[in-house]
Amino acid sequence: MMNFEQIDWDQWKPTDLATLLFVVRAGQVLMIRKKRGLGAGKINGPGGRIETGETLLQCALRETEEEIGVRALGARELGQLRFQFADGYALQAHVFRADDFEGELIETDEAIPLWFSAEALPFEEMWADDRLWLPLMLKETPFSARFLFDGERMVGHVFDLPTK
Ligand code: 6U4
Repeated sequence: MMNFEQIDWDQWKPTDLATLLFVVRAGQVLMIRKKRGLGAGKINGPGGRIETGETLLQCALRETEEEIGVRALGARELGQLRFQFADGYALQAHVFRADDFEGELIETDEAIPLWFSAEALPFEEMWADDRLWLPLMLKETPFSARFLFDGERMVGHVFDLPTK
């Protein structure tokens, strides 16, 4: 089993780029119960892997609309997460926060929309790393972090000074 110190982060290249988007409005956070894909069954922000030719922001907005039917407003990037998985897969996720949305929330084949109080997020049903950086996102503090996962188990992590 690989350990965190063995990862050559200078040479690290993600297999995929992905996004996560959280609408935070009146002390409530809009999240999803993910029905399929990586992290199926977990609660997370809407998001997914980037498609050819789109920017990270376009990806975050497209995934949000595909998964829960609404267009996020005021989205800006606040964090960067690098995930190395023990099986060799590597994912870089960019975290966006938005202030509002337009349209009607709907359940889709991919996700169920859910609101949570920012003070009572369901961390036990989320990826293990989320409790480490979601509080920063809620405080509007930029963050950058690296993680090693063995399947769904977080086996190491470090926070860096954000580059932007
Ligand atoms: P497909 O099935 O390829 O259409 P796609 O929506 O492109 O799915 P998805 O959702 O299966 O991608 O996987 C990427 C999503 O998983 C991104 O939104 C980030 C999220 N994700 C993966 N590991 C995570 C982790 N450790 N913590 C976290 N989100 C994670 O908060």
